[in-house]
Amino acid sequence: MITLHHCPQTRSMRTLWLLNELEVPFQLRSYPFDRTLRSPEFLSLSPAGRVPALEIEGERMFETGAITEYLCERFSPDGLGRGPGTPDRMTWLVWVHFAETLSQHTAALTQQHVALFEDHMRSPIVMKLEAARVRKCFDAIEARLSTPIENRDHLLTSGFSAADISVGQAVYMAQHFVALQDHPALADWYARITARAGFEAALPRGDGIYAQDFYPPWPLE
Ligand SMILES: N[C@@H](CCC(=O)N[C@@H](CS)C(=O)NCC(=O)O)C(=O)O
Repeated sequence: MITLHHCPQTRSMRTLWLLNELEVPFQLRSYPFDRTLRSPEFLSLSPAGRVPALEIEGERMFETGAITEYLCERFSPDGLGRGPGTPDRMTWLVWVHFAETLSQHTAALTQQHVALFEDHMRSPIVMKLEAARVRKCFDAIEARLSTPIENRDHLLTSGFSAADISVGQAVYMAQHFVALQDHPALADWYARITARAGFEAALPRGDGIYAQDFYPPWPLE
């Protein structure tokens, strides 16, 4: 049995969405987003105390990109995955891993807006810089989705894949800090992919880390 170790509204939601789409049996173990991730038991699953962590086939895996590649290889090489030698393989790898480029900026913004609860700890400059870097990532996704190739309404010309899940979930986290309105192709694609039942089933049930839908930028002094 596959076990996903998960904190709602974090990168592990990406693995949860993927598992839902793969329709493989799995069990979910949810944790609060706190020092529980530093317990010896959790560190034995994920040595830096991060989610997602996955138990599969008697092994323990961490790193979302590696987990995505492995699950697709095992359960959907030509469906949600794109195997070696297939036309979209290179592009699939690029976008599956681009999700992390976006998520690292969202993690910094989450730290600033959510985790640092005392105002004097926060840095409006860091918030501004990280939001600008999120916008740059949105520009990259917008450019990809706006390239006029007939019949491409997903990141890959060959249709919906784990690349959409990976980047889509990264956008789900990022849009708590940067609105999608200036990126119309991205916003259309995001609305389309998040209408899927697999995404809906990965949403938190009132227990996420974001208390607000949107965290407005702080004004610089
Ligand atoms: N590159 C790693 C990053 C994992 C990561 O940092 N996850 C965050 C949640 S989005 C986490 O577990 N943070 C807990 C912490 O930093 O203590 C991956 O993609 O799995």
